[in-house]
Amino acid sequence: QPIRFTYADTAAGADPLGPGPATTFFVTTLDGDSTVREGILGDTLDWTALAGVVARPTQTEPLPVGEYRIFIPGVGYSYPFRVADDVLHDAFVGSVRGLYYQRAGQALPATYAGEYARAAGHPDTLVQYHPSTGHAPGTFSSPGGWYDAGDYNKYVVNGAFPVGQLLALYEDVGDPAPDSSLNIPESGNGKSDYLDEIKYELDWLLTMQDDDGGLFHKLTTLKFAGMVMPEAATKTRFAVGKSTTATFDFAAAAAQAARVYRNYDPAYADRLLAAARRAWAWSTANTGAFFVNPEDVSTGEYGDGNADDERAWAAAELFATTGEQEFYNDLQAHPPRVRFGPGVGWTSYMANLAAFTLLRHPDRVPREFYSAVREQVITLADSLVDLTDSSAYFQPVAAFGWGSNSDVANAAMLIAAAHRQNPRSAYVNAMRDAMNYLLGHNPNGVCYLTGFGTRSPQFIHHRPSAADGIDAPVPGLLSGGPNTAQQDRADTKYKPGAAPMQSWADQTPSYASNEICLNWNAPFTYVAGYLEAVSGK
Ligand code: 9MR
Repeated sequence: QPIRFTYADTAAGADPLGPGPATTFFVTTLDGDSTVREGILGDTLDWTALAGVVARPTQTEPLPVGEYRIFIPGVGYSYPFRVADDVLHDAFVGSVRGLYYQRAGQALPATYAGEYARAAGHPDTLVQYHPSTGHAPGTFSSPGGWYDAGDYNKYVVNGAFPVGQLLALYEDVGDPAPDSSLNIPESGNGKSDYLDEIKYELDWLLTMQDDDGGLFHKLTTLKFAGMVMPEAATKTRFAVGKSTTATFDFAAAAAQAARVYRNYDPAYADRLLAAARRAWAWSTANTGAFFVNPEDVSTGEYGDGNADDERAWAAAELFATTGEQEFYNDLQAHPPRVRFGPGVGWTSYMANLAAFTLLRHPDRVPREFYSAVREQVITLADSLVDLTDSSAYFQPVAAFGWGSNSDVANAAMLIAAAHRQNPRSAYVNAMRDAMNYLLGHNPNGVCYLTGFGTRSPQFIHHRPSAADGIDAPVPGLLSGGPNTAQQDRADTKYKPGAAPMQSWADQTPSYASNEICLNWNAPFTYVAGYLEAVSGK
């Protein structure tokens, strides 16, 4: 993968009394003993320079596969970096396996989980109806699914949304993790490991659909559990609320899955599509059921007072799967508004998923509408490429809120959508820049995916990682990243005066900067998988 870094990176670490900014860099072997390339530091270095093409006319060969460091006199050695054709493969597999580690209601044996083996927690076979569901007291069964994040709750909005992001990769590049590639319990069943893992979440989502077609908003304890292992978190679990956004999101993800799982298991695909239709009927008849936490519930809200983008996403998936006019008409009445940028958070990103899906179906989508959606995606992606080119760490974001690392990955997903329309190398390069930012080219000098890179988060806000007695956190989980709002500042020691991109703390209590979450891993997985698929092409 190309690497580019700013001259500021080298100057930042320079000795203030030293000889002044260095002018030369060296690529050395891992041990630093021999120089394999050298070059001149410019304002920007790019891969071409690092590979020696510019540095010396005689050094025109790409670096051989292996591990290297960069040495800059007066600054020192960089962390090691690897040259390989499939340099993102391990991170991709790691981030999908990160989802496996989030499985609720299932023991993780050492065969699949290694030293992170653990007992099952949260069977969720006797879940109470909270009064906010409109049900009389009683129980139902809602097992399985992934824990949302560092907490042990399961939220429909943030189950369906990442499922949509993950399935997008399958639709865009084909099966990125075939049978027996992930070492999960289903490996060897003759079916895609990738789809097996996502099915674990879909199966749970299906259980959250009430008889009337609406989806309970979440399955949760009344308050967040303590920092204990799953099996030790035994407080009563409730289905809470029933919402328009959760139901539209489920309709979308289930309709998309009905397409993707058609070959995997036709009966399952039929079941998903029937469930999606019932969800669509409920949410279009209940457009104002916006979720807010009831007084006695303080866990994640996933609130959103606007369901336009969820509706567009559901209509787009149902239309792409069925081709039925009703869904197209609805899209005309509520077209997706593709959005990204400061002040636009994940609650609006479902419109982007709607656009991605419509653009995958030029055969179905009438030309004029197709062009309008395409135009939106390309205009936004081009602006993100421009932002990437002009930002300090070649990152596609200008503001850093809760889960900012996922914004970086979501921007890259938008750029990928443009790339599928027009395979310009500028799009792939910008996606690689985004990935570089997440994997270490950032002012914290940290690879935000646990268990990868030279320095990665050690103290994520993640109950199993905090409670398992193992020093290293569960691997393959993406830290939320810098967050200028620091909502957790009472429990977290941020560096005083930290710049926005440094507003991140590798401390267990930092739920606002160092938690992990499904809808952060999912776009990371997409970007890693997409880059893997296009590398060398
Ligand atoms: O990702 C969510 C972020 O956008 C919100 O600002 C934040 C506060 O409501 O909640 C985040 O989601 C958390 C969820 O509510 C509970 N599980 C952990 C999620 C990630 O921190």
